Amino acid sequence: KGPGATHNITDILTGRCEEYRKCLLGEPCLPFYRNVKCRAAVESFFKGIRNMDPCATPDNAYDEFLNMVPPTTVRGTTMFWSGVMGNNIPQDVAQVTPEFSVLEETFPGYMAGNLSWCGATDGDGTGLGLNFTVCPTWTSETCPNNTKAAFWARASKMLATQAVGDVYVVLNAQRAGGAFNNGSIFATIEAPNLNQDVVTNVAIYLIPDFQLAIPNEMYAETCTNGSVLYLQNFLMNMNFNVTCEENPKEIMWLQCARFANSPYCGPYAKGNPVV
Ligand code: CV1
Repeated sequence: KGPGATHNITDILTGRCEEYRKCLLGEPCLPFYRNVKCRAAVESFFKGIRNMDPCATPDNAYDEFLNMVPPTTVRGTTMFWSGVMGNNIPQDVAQVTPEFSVLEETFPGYMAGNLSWCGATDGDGTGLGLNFTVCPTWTSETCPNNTKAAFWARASKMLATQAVGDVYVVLNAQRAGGAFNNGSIFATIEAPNLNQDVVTNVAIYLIPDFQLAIPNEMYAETCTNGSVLYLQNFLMNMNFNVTCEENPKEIMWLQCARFANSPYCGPYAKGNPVV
């Protein structure tokens, strides 16, 4: 069980919608978005979930909302990630790098980012049909179709479906059980929805965890073993071009800026260039 719906969630969603639609965020911004009616968008966000069991969200609960503000990325920039949630590294790299776009930078991802929400069947007194006290967590096995997971699953599917050109996926080289996790959204929803006809390359970025920095385990997995090798074969069997890079510099610099004392930074770190 996790926190309940974020207080003032309706106002927050409306405000973020206005920011995005007016192109105040420096993200690629489409003329199409300018005409979004934020009141209507926020209303459609809640429509499929209010007064609903938070563990029985229909797959299509957010379809009307997501069709009003679909996730869109510039050709050749779409970046997926999996197993690297803790430090927001891919999100922050994408924010300072126009070459990469993550779901959290798209219209629906920006609106919903870092918010909590779920439906409530028993009147909560607010009239919103949400539970402001407690919501199911992501990982709960007894509650797979939870309100929030259903949102990210559907938004992720749309992100993958519209991706064109080179795409990227950031994976955690030290993830317990393997960098490529079979049950992840990336494995079950994003990778299978990439389009072979328009995606020119899938670049795997395998990154160590500079904060945890387990000694001698900078690469518990490499590009040539374990679940990452499996992923490469899986993608090649789907007819994708695949490349794999360990600790790419674009990400390494940011990790070292953030975790300045990490033993993975500097000349003594295995795999780093001597500088
Ligand atoms: N995505 Br708060 C998926 N899950 C998200 C996202 C998000 N943008 N934002 C949040 N979550 P894991 P994954 C929650 O590290 O492969 C999209 C999810 O409910 O294993 O499952 C992104 O486009 C999930 O339980 O990664 C990204 O490419 C957890 O955080 C991909 O799906 C992340 O789980 C990542 O999902």
